[in-house]
Amino acid sequence: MITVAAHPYPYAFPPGRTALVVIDMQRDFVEPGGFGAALGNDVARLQAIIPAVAGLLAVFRARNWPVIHTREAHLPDLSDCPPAKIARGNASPRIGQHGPMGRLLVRGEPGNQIVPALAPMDGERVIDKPGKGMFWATGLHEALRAEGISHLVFAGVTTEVCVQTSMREANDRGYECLLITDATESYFPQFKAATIEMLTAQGGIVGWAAPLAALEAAVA
Ligand code: C5J
Repeated sequence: MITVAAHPYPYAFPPGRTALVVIDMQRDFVEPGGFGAALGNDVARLQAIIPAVAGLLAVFRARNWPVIHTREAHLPDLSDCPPAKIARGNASPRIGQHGPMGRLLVRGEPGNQIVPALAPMDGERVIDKPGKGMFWATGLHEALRAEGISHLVFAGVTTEVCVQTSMREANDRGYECLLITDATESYFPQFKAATIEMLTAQGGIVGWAAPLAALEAAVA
């Protein structure tokens, strides 16, 4: 086991049974002209974590530990997108409509790709998820169970939406979860802080949190 200095207490993980999950570092959320910007958000906050996520990927890639990337992505006919989800945002551009990077949150469109600095490498799993959580309608839990994965390290955006939902789904399925605090971000700093507090409260009710430096020190 490798032990990371984490909050609310040290997080121990078994190499070989631990995967990194990078949530939705796609152009739709991180670059101007995407879905996040269309909703009125400043994407600069999200762009700022790219070096930390790259550092985290480097830790896993150097050791050949499994890496999973997710994208929030819908089929071109939107048959996997509930009407209620399309309607959200009121008058804002909606899922499936055209933006500067193609149709918003639609598979295969330029805006739906992971940002180039964090592009998936050969052999890394890329999950297109129609929901906020990574287990809904993806088959991922069954695949991870078959591979013996028991621990998940989380990064990506946004902390309080897709990262938190995925970490809660994972916790309910029995995974031991660590969130890397400087490799996740929200358009709203207060939401990020509150999410980390909620996830780790009550003795780590959903999981643990630690900065990248703590993980790097643990694996060194
Ligand atoms: C959102 C996400 N915020 N990836 N998606 O709609 O957090």
